[in-house]
Amino acid sequence: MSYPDLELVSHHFCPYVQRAVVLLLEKDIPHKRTYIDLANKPEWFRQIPPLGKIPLLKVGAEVLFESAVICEYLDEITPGSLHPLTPLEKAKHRAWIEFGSNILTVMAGFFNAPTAESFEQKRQELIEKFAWVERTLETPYFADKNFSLVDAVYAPIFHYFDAFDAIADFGILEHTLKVRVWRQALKQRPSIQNAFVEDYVQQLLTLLKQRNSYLSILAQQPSYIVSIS
Ligand SMILES: N[C@@H](CCC(=O)N[C@@H](CS)C(=O)NCC(=O)O)C(=O)O
Repeated sequence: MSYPDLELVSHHFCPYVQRAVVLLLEKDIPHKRTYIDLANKPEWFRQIPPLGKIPLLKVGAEVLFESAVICEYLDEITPGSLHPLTPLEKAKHRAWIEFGSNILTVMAGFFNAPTAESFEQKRQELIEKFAWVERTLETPYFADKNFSLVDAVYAPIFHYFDAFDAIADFGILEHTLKVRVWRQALKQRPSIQNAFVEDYVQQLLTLLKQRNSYLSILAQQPSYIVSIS
């Protein structure tokens, strides 16, 4: 199989980048990864993406932006699609990928919430979001036994939950049994295990503690820290 030269412009803690990394590993696609500092973006990067965001996929002399587009492209240039075949099912999967991005936005609101009230509001929003996922999900993967692009999108979300769980049980997935089964199934998948740096949860926890948010305050209280699996 011959591929164009692929370079993913990345960051270790970007859940949008991680979707693309899961895809690259899942489909065993030769590529290069370049990590940038988002707080100090290199000059060459400033010239490229219209939205100024990562991931970026350089394909030879061309550049793709937007993680969902990058994932579909990677899927399409390799054998064996991770998207359903029929237009309706494919469209539904795309919608749930978009929903995954929406969850990431609420999740950022959760870990950045400045007060107990706003934190609780975001916690409730996350509970509602996952109740929607629970109604659609099949298990062990999103679409039963077939690993799909939707699975690659939710894996980084659950890695964030590993860091939240290390602070306290916030009960977000308490009533979503299928989501919990899904989360465990994703954890076992080699492409997902290999998409994250080894001490990812510990490093993420350190970053969360530095955010000056309500969650940071909770994380700094030693009684909240439970063991990290
Ligand atoms: N919709 C974009 C979202 C990507 C995104 O938000 N990336 C963040 C990092 S996780 C970013 O590059 N932010 C720009 C910045 O921090 O300046 C996608 O799916 O690719």
